[in-house]
Amino acid sequence: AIESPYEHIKVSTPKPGVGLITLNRPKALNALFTPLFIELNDCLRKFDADDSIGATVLTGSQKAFAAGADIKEMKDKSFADAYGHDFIELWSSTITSLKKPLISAVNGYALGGGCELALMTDIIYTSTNATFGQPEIKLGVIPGAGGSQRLTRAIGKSRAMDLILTGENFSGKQAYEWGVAAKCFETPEECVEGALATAEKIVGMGRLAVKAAKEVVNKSQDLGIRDGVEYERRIFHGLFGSRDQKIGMTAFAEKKKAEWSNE
Ligand code: CO8
Repeated sequence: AIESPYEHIKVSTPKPGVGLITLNRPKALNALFTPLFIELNDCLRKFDADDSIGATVLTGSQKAFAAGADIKEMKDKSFADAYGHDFIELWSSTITSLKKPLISAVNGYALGGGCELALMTDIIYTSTNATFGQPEIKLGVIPGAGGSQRLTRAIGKSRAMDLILTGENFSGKQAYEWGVAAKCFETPEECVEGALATAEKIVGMGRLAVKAAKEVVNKSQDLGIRDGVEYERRIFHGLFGSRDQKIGMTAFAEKKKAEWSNE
C-alpha cells in the first residue's frame, strides 16, 4: 500500500472517476484548523487537475462532519493575528474555486465552520442524525467562513437571522426541508452511498457540460437575473462548439447511448 501523505484526511477512489475525502480528526470531532485545510486543499487541487477524477465526495465521521473551527487553537488569537494573517481565507479560497463538482455527505455535527464548509460544497446530502448550526454567537463572534451569506441565500433572511442570532442548531431533516441539503437519508451509511452514487452519475456525463453547468449555477449566486441568463446563454452557445454536443444529440436522435469524448 502507498503511504498517505496526509494526516488529517483520508483519501480514496471508491468508484471509477469518483474521489472520496474523509475528514479524520476523530478526537476533536473533526475540528477545523489550518493544517487540515492545507491537506484538504492540496488533495482537492490534485483531484481538480486529475483527468481520471470527475467528481468528489467530502465527508466526516458518523459523529461529526466537523464540529467547527478549532476553538482551542483560535481562542488566544489577537486582531493582528486574525486580520493580519487573513485567518480563514485559506479555508475557503480553494474549495470555492474548484471546477469539478464537490458533494458533501454531512452526518453528525456540522457546526460553525463545519456548517460553512458544507455550504461551500456544490451539493449537500445529509441524514436524520445530522446537526447543523452556526453557534458562533455563543462564543462571542459571528460566522467567519461565509455562513452569514451562504446560509442566508439558502434559507432566506428571517430564518438565517433567527439561527445566527440565537446559535440554535437545526437537524438534517430541517436542512433538507429548508433547501440547505438536496437529500436527507435515514442513515449515515446511506448518505455517503447516496453521495457516491450521485458523483458516479455525474462522472457519466460529458466533462465539458458538467463544468459549464457548475459554472453557470454558481454565477446565479453573484449576478442579477438578466446578466445571469445572458451569461448562461453565452456558455450554452459555446457548447455548440464541442464534440460532446454533437455526440449527445446524435445519440438521442439515433436512440443510442452517448459515448462522451470530453471534447
Ligand atoms: N474546537 C476544538 N475542539 C473541539 C471542538 C471545536 N470546535 N468541538 C469539539 N471539540 C473537542 C472537545 O473539546 C473534546 O475534546 P477533549 O476530549 O479533549 O475534551 C472532543 O472534541 C469531543 O467533544 P465533546 O466531549 O464536547 O463531545 P460531545 O459529544 O459532548 O459534544 C459538541 C459535541 C456538541 C459538538 C461539542 O463538542 C461542541 O459544542 N463543540 C463546539 C461546537 C462549536 O461551537 N463550533 C463552532 C466553533 S466556532 C467556528 O467554527 C467559527 C467559524 C470560523 C470559520 C470557520 C471556517 C471553515
